Amino acid sequence: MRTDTAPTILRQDYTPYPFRIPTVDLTFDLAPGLTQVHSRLSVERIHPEAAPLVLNGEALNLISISIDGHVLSPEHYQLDDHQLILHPEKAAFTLEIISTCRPAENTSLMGLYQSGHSLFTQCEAEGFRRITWFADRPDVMSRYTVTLQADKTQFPHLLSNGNLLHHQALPDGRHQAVWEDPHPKPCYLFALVAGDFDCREKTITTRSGRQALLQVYCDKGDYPRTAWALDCLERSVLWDESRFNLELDLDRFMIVAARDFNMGAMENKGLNIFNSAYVLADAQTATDASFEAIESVIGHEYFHNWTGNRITCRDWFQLSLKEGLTVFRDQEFSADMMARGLPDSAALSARTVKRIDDVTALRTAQFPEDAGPMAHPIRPDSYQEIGNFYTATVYEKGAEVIRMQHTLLGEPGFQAGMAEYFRRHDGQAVTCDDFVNAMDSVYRQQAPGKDLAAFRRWYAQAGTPRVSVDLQYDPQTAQCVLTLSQRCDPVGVEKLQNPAVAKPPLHIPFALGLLGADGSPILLETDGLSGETLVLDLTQTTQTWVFKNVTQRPVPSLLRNFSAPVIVEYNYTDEELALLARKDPEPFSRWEAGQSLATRCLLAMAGKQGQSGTAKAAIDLLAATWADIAGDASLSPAYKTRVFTLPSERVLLEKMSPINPPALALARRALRRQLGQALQDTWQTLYDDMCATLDGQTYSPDAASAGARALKNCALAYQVAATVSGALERAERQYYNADNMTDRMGGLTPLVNHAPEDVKTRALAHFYDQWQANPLVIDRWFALQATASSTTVADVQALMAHPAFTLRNPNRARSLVFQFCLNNIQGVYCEAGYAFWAEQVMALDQINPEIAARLARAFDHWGRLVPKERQAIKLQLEKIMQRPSLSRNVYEIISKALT
Ligand code: 0A1
Ligand code: ZN
Repeated sequence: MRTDTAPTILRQDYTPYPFRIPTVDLTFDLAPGLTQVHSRLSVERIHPEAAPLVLNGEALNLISISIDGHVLSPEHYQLDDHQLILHPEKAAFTLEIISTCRPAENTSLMGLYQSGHSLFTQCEAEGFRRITWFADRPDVMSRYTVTLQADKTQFPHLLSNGNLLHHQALPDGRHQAVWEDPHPKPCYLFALVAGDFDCREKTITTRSGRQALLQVYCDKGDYPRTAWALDCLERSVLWDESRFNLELDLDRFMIVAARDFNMGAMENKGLNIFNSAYVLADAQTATDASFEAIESVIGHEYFHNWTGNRITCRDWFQLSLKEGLTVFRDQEFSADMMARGLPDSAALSARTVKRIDDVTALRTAQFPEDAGPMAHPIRPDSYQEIGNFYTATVYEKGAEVIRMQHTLLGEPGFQAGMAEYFRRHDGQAVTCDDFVNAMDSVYRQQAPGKDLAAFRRWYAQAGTPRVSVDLQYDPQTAQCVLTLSQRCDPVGVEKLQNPAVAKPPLHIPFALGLLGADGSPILLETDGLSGETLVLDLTQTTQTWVFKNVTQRPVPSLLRNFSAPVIVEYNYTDEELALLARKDPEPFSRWEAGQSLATRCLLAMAGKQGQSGTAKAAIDLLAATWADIAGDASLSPAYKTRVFTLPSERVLLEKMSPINPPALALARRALRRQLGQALQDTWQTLYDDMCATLDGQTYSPDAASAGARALKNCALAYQVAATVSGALERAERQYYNADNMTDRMGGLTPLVNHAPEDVKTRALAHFYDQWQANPLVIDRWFALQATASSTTVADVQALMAHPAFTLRNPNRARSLVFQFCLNNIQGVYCEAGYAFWAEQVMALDQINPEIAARLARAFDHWGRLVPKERQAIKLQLEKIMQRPSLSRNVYEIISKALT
């Protein structure tokens, strides 16, 4: 771990690897303390010149190296902490390396590591080099045969990628399993698991009539919580067949739940390894949100089997090639699952709920990233540590860039583009350009004269573009003139390097509708196009459209369904926003209008440290609008819940300059209280109605019942926030009597935030007592306290001293430390809060640099804060920077924050 010398890797420096490694034969002698790895590689020179064979390796101990059976002495190779360099003379040879590593000491959770009593691997992005010396890059693809040997009692299950060839007992209570993966793959998709598990399985028949075994492995005792995961996996297989025409290419597909895992899950070929939080669920322990997240992550990893594994990335700069595309696919999967079996209008509303949640996630994490020191294009040009680029930009903005292509081509055109992509590149390691080329070939056929040339700039440009809208109406000519102008200000390093360079315009698909004064849709007619929604191709810096036969001054419904990841600027009046929130037939923009009105109220309240007359009028209008929406029987409970959820502080921060987080937090609390009071009857009716809807049903995580529970708990939270008489008692009753975790949390959350100390303490103690054996539920217990508005740094420190707390388990660290630093605005924005954060970054960095680097980003926006806070955070950034043994991960984040 050396820092100030960390080299910057540039995309433009890519060169192909000079060797092929067609086969990899690995034998593991597994034990947590010391594992021996025998690697046998067939190597073929591609490059005619005598390029050296450079292999990556870290935290390994070398036993021996031989070429074609001849042991090499040290003068025949160079070895340092990162590389092994050989100078082979032959054009083709067998290289054998024997080495050892120490899984039990590996707290980074990269490479081979121990979690509980089991052994797991994590190789993406650069973890394979901690297992054996290898060309650890995604464009070197090999066929793997893997032999696993271990103690039979300790590790009865020995798993790896592909098919089990044989399994046999060995002397001394040991056994061995041999796995063969028929598909060539890069080493980041290698995996092994050894442990003692329960397994839930099912054989399915794929579309072409093949039998495939689906399995979900978990710790002993967790079996009852694996039914949903297996069901999600089966639905993922069926969905990829029906919507994308992609069939499972394996006889066996395994998912294994790990308690210690850095991210959500990993798509290793045929052997997905998952954070247990995205596998285990039952009514008693998991919330509706967890059920939904599990479905999405299981879909995501499964869909990688084609988008990521069959076609992979040429280099890590192309990460969004697989991640953006696979996120888009998992979003569509979830939307289709939510809309399943519903009539058209209800299906649209259900899909919109998913769209709202995805856009909210984008605005919460990606918009701030794009405005901060780590801003980067979805295809970055440089990095120091690739682990730092598994970002909201690469994933979520990357998915938006795929979605725009879907919008431009339409579903049939997009599917034709996908088919072309597979026809051209199946089995290869390719670039983002290769993907767009396939889509472009279809687009050009569909729309002669058009191409995706300007669109490609989305891959190269950082920053969230702004589109400003000007609308002129002429009653005489019945024409409406719309002018759209785009700009994208310099962000991140651009501000220092070339702030004056204007970025070229992007191709922005801009979906638009116009409404009359009563909210009825106006038919749009322009340039041979007509419809109630038009998707305009904004490709220039400024462009104008003229709409004919508009007989009244219209209210525009802009960027429908969030057709591009941009910020729209248009001067709506409050009344226009209220009209759209009540009447826009396009449900996304309808939701958006309500959020904009709420945002106005909140910013006015936060800006003036109180409530001005204008804010008062806007709040009254907001309340009246909400009351109407509450009574609109055509809207689903899930949709209404999204309407009644105020924008989070993290979304609001981006709209404030300079940023004053505590003022925003206070404003948000005050507005919740006011809306709670103003709409008392509405909340009561909604609560009662939803209880009646759910009455007598046994728990099911389906979207409709989850929506009813969400609205019920939303109404309850407003009642408690407004201190409505009897509300706290109701929350308490709901907490103690709940038959599922969603309702239990729906009762407990308002108690922890608003109840008298004794009521709160009793409930929290009861919760801990009930669930102490279940780590995922105890994570909720920590997270709830970490985010409670009254929680201080001292409270968090006290919780860290709790016997159940450990920084070594990423889920636990996230539940307390990350939740406090990222989501407790009232608690963390103070000197003690910043000092606490810096201490935890440094402590975590000694254990797990990947996790530490994520925490290090909590104050990415520090430069835009009010001066007092800015100074205090800068001191802490400098303190971290002075630390001598900083990892490359944290170094890159902090040094960028400070420039
Ligand atoms: N490819 C995975 C993400 C992933 C990346 C790195 C990991 O370890 C540090 C783990 C998972 C996905 O997109 O799901
Ligand atoms: Zn992924």
